[in-house]
Amino acid sequence: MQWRALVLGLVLLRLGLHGVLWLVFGLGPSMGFYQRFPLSFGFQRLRSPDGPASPASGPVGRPGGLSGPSWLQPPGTGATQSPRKVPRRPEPGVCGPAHWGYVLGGRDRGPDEYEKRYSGAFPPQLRAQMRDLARGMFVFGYDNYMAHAFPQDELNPIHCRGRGPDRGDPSNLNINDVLGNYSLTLVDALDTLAVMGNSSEFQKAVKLVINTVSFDKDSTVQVFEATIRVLGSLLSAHRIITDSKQPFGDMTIKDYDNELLYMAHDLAVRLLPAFENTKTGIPYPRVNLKTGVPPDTNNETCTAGAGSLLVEFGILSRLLGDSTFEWVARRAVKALWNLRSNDTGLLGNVVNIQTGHWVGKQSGLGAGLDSFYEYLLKSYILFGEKEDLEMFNAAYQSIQNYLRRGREACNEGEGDPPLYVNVNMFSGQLMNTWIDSLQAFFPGLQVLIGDVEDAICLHAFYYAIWKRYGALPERYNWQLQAPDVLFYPLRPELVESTYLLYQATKNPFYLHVGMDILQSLEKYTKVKCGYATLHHVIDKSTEDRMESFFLSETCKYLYLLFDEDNPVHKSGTRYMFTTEGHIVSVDEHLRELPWKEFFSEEGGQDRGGKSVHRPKPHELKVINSSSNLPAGASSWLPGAEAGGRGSLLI
Ligand code: DMJ
Repeated sequence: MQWRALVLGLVLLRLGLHGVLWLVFGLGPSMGFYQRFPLSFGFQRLRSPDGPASPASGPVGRPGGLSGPSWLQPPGTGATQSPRKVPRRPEPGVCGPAHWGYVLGGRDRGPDEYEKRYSGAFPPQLRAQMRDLARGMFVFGYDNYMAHAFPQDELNPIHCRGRGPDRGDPSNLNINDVLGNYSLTLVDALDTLAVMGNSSEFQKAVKLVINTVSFDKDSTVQVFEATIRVLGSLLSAHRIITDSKQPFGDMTIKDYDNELLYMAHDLAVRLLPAFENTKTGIPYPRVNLKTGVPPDTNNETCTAGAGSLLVEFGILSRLLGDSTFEWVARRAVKALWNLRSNDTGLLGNVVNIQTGHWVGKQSGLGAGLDSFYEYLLKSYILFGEKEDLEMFNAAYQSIQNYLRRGREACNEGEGDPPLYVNVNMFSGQLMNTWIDSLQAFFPGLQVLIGDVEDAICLHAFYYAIWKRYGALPERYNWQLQAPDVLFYPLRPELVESTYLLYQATKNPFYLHVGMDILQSLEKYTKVKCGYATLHHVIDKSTEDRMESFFLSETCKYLYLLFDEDNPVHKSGTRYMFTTEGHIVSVDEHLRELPWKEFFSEEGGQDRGGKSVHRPKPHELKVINSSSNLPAGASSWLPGAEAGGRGSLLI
């Protein structure tokens, strides 16, 4: 009975996708791709950088295109503006083989009619060429970092120099939050080397990290940045090294003795003071790696920064068998969750960690909140804690109720195409008319939960902006049809969504999008010693900075998009990406929870008011994952099926 429902579901999803893609992109067997798809939304009405918008002539959509006034109206105020119901998704209990597998277009069925129909649309040689271009992009950035910047944190690609923390100006948070004087770019790039199958460089890089990187530094960094870029990368590389299957080639390290895991532990222990002496349980945003929370520190944190630590902290706890890290991260999530508005269910973007007062009342999908939502779902995928999914589902419904504007269906009916706006968390009233480039990650998240139609729509919106500027401005004002904030620091979010949508739909349209992005990165951001931040998306002037996420995320997602046979898709292991793009295999061991009782407490409380326990290194007991799995255990994993087909969890 259950499998019949599943088959029916699959068929309906496929039919739905055919229909949606046909309508959205105006695709037919003869192809039309992006010459035609913008017309569907009237996107050609976007104001050009140097002139007024051209008239709408699209076959679908109301006249007015992107500036349609209906986005200014709250949901439910017009015939076409009713809050959208979240599409029915499988119940939590069936998030196994069926759900995540089919959402991501599992390969066990072989090429179906859909794949066959478009298989000629993006020739294999072109795909290989693009894969090599993406690989070359990574290699150019990485080699130049190693040659000119290592052991410093980042590469200044224009002047071929290294960059470390700005010691002269501690208030330079843009730099100091991220750069901890711990060879950030090398650490952040480790698993990209593995994903690209470069075992010799991976092994060399891991040894270099083990031998040269120390966290005993007088650096005040942001807890969130250190967690996602450094802790996450160390854990990801550790698991790649200790994976008994070695799907990426030989990534083992001779005499490896869990050094990366111990380093991850050392770093996490240095971050723990952020979770102490906070009345709400929400962590301080910054710590000094040597001395703890600085005396003059700020009590205000953004929601994403405080509430997106659970994936990395949870993995660390479960690998070490020590609940401390997961416990503090989960306490922070719950404390934030308990502060959501009773009326809208929304959270704001900045909160005071002592009073729980919302300092920033803006609720949106971009900066300040993005990865909070992402980690509710990804924590569930990884650890299987039902409450994480429940929080995510409730948050997703509130997002649909209050943030989503425009017509209900992606590309049919009256009204403007859908858009997610920034609102006041308590009233749901529109707060401004811009969206930011970070929000472009959201379609990828929607793919994970099966809301593919809406993902296609939102992605198309962002791609239209990319097409116009050859990059994504940090903020785009949809009312003025112009960028509000003009820089583009090589961010990965649009590529990430493109990759995930390609995996879900196998529509070569997304390969064309990827090619377009690759080519504009080459054209506008490549400089003498790497890839540079675009200072101004219109005049294309550059800034001398290459952020570490360019190698860990942007290049990785581009490469994976074109590398059809990559083990990430085909090894039989199911992988999930952290918010920094680090791969983590979803493993039954990570679902074991020997300390359950701690998590049943209400958020915001700590254990009997006592400060958290800090394990000492000699107490550590390492639980390695897949290498310890009993024979046949992989069949318990969500999505695993007899025969171990390659499938993606992502
Ligand atoms: C990355 O560090 C991560 O993707 C994070 O979640 C958001 N910001 C950057 C990339 O834009």
